[in-house]
Amino acid sequence: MSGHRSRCPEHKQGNGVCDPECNWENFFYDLGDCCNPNVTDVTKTCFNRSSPHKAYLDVKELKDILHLDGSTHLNVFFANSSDEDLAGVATWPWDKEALTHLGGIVLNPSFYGTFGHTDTMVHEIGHSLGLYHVFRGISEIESCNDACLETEPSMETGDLCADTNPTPKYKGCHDPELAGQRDLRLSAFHTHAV
Ligand SMILES: [Ca+2]
Ligand SMILES: [Zn+2]
Repeated sequence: MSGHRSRCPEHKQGNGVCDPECNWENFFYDLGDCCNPNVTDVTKTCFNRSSPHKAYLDVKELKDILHLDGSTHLNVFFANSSDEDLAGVATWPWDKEALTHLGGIVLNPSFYGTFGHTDTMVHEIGHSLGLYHVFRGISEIESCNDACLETEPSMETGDLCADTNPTPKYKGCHDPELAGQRDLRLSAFHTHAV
């Protein structure tokens, strides 16, 4: 990406042609070329968030426009994401917008139902109900000295579920490999992942 960013010659900026190599914030989005509907398909090229022709909505804008009732429904939005690695996001039940039109789940359709991502919706519903990742002990806690790090199954540390094993050293979509724990697979695997 930095390679692209350094390769925009000045004479291409604002020359009436949308040049992808110039379509970055540090080149002022090609001085408007890529947001000019007369020279380009702005629905594909206009990434300047200050332009009225911008090619995307942020999540809040999307939810504001649709204005779906979040007090009686858990809404699931499908939206292509500029973050290509993002499979889904959810609001927590304790978020102030959770029961408004700004709550709910957003899923990236390029992952939905694909191999390795067939449980993403279930996963995000888990978050929206207040379930943490089973590996919360590593990715969402400050350090291994954190008093909230789960070292034995507990209702008070880690993911706050005593029926999922602590995974203090393993950020994977599995319970740790312990004998006789197959029956925990559902509780663990389906309550975390993205
Ligand atoms: Ca240009
Ligand atoms: Zn998750």
